Amino acid sequence: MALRNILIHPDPRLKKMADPVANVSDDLRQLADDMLETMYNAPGIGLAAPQVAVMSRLVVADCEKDEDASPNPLVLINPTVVWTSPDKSVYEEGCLSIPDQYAEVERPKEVEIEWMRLDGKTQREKFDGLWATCLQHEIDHLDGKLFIDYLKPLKRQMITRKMQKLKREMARG
Ligand code: K1U
Ligand code: ZN
Repeated sequence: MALRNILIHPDPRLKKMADPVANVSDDLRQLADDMLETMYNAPGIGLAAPQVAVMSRLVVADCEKDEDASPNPLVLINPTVVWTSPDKSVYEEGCLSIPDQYAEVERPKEVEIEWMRLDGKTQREKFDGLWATCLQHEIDHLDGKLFIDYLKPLKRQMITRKMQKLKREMARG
């Protein structure tokens, strides 16, 4: 297992559509392991492959809130939202590619998602609460969409400018 570098917005790779995964390979299993380690280390509750500069439709997540509970990692290959509830919920979202910036985003409260598992089998499951919010946020990453794209242009611009400044400071060391 290895930690991968997380891309920081703005980066053209975070705005691109990721490619479907054709088959489960050793490289893909390694990537999923590395992404889980990177997510837990950040710390975060989700991570999409484009955030670590791999343009494949792969997501990892663990939204277990109880710190005493054992980890509950999920690896989703080619996830698609097959149903959304008419009810909405609002959650203050963050993003590991937009550090220290949070904003309220409204999304469907419940979703049903279909994906391929690491054993190649197809799974379909309904999610609610933080799992539903997080998985929609992660699938957006696969389509080149960030949570700030849901905000008003002025707020999005303000956050983008902060991130440009952060990246300049990081480059200076
Ligand atoms: O995709 C990402 O950048 C990960 C992101 C996922 C997410 C958070 C909140 C709402 C929707 C999606 C994060 O994990 S940001 C960090 C975070 O939320 C967190 C960190 C430590 C403990 C609990 C939460
Ligand atoms: Zn994110």
